[in-house]
Amino acid sequence: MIAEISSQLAGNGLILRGGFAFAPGEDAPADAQSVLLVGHGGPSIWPHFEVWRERQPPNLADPLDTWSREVIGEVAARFGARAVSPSDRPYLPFQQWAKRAEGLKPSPLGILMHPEFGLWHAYRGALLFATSPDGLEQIIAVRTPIHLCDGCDGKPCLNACPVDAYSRDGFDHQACLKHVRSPAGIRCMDQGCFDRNACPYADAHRYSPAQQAFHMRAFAPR
Ligand code: B12
Ligand code: SF4
Ligand code: SF4
Repeated sequence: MIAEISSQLAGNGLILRGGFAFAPGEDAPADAQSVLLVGHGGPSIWPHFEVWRERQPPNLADPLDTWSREVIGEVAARFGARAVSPSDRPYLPFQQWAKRAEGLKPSPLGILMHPEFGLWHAYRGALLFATSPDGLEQIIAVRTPIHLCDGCDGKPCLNACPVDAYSRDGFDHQACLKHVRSPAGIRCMDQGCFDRNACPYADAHRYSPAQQAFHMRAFAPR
């Protein structure tokens, strides 16, 4: 079943990001015994999303969430799962699930650092199963990927923001928003976050300027 799910997801540039079975008595979502995380590494979803978006009304709210729910919902329906989204309220602990499923650790920016995709990856949904899907054991392998940030001299991601919104104390959301909405913040809006782009790893997986601008507009609508 895992291979078939992966194959259907691949048709939209999505990948299975790992999964696990919840422990007995754990505070898991209702009726869920196991979870498979769905997302992308690099810009692989972008062409699929762009084609879909051209067929939608131009003022559609939250288009990427809508697309993700649609395509992951189709996979869930076919394989007897319940689809959930990182945007569902109350928020589900996607990063905690990802640390568990993929063994990833956070970068100084909070974004999880991936050994292949660097900072250029995200989660678009998850499939919750009332049992464990066939093949789950194949993707539960214990993972201890290298954490690239450990050996990164100078940590350039902490030194590129014009208003020092990211620091070792965390992310100053309001300082970032104020800057990106000001005339001086147009470069962040059009080309993406300087701190994220300062990371030297995974250049081949960097999102295009168009995709970065899309995410920035979703993050800081005017
Ligand atoms: C709310 C939220 C934010 C808020 C944080 C507000 C706050 N002070 O809590 C804001 C708006 C700041 C934010 C910003 C961004 N976010 Co955000 N965010 C979320 C969201 C929807 C919920 C977080 C949460 O509370 N979860 C519930 C708790 C129980 O689960 P958790 O796993 O323990 O969550 C922890 C982390 O999210 C962490 N955290 C808290 N603040 C922030 C801020 C950032 C930047 C990150 C990465 C993590 C992080 O603390 C949470 C509590 O322990 C998650 C999706 C999700 N459902 O988790 C995405 C998520 C964490 N965000 C993500 C991303 C990529 C970003 C951005 C970098 C890019 C973007 N979306 O445009 C921006 C940063 C802006 C920039 N300058 O570039 C990704 C991270 C993916 C990864 N590779 O690790 C997620 C998982 C969404 C996704 N679809 O993949 N985010
Ligand atoms: S610049 Fe260095 S510390 Fe920052 S995210 Fe990249 S590897 Fe990690
Ligand atoms: S988007 Fe711009 S202002 Fe916000 S953290 Fe990144 S570089 Fe700083």
